[in-house]
Amino acid sequence: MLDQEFEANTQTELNLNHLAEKFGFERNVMEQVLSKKKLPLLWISAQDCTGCQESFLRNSFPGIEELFLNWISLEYSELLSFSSGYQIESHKENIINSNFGEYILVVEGSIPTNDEYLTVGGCSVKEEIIHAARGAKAVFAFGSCSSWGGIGAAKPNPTGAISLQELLPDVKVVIVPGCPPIAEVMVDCLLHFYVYDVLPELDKKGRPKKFYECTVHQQCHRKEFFDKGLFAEHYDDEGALKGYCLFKLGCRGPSTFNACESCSWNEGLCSPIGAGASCIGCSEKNFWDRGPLCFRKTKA
Ligand code: FSX
Ligand code: SF4
Ligand code: F3S
Repeated sequence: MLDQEFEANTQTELNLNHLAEKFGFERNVMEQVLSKKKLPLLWISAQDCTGCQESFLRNSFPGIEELFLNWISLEYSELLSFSSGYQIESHKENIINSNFGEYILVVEGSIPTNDEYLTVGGCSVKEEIIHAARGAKAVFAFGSCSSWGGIGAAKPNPTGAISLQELLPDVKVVIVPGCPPIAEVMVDCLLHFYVYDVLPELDKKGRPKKFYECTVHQQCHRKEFFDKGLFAEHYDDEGALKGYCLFKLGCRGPSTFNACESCSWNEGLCSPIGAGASCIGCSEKNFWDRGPLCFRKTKA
């Protein structure tokens, strides 16, 4: 009996040390994390392509199943919830009422000011978001659409699309722009809030500072070619094959703040620039309306 107890305690010790090391926490922080109640999450989709949630699902460290089984309780998502229709809408309402002030709200997609463009369960998405935000402990805009208006707000903006911060001027909205945003950045924001009960450090625009303080260019693996003046002139020329800098092909890395080159995508496998495409500045405001994508109008 004593042996069994000793073994169980040793196992707990090992697990705790292992987890603390794995997630880079102090041991006592890990202890607190493990004893915490899961944080309810409502994820509302407005005018989006669902790329943000698709990206989110591909987080590798921790895996999304680990996140949802241990720390974050996904209570509402049009894409991922098992139920739908009346059932899921009433469940959302129950969560809002029974966890008022205790849940987090994530919004992806821009919000049409013209109500008829998007309704959910008979209510405009605008009202749905305002209602859910009232009892939220923290509010996150995942993706360029909810962060800035994104493609939905591109000229001529037929739906009158606005960003989440424009819809909720009195709420501190954490924005995680990118079309789509990087999974690790979204998960880091949620976990940071779960573990420490405060928002991560933000820059002036409301972005988590540690992921948006550098441009794509500053961390680009092709930067040595930029510095040496070695550029690809076409996407299929000798320079492109050698991995030269894509600046002359319109790369917007120098004016784009995002962590694509440091975090990388798909479990660190690659990035747009790594795959041979120039950065189109998808995490910047109005990127869609800022001239041509993937080529440069004026000769560089
Ligand atoms: Fe927008 Fe997200 Fe781009 Fe798509 O939902 S940021 S269009 S990747 O999906 O909102
Ligand atoms: Fe900068 Fe783009 Fe060239 Fe990379 S490919 S070094 S981001 S201009
Ligand atoms: Fe977007 Fe540029 Fe990264 S296009 S995904 S910010 S490399």
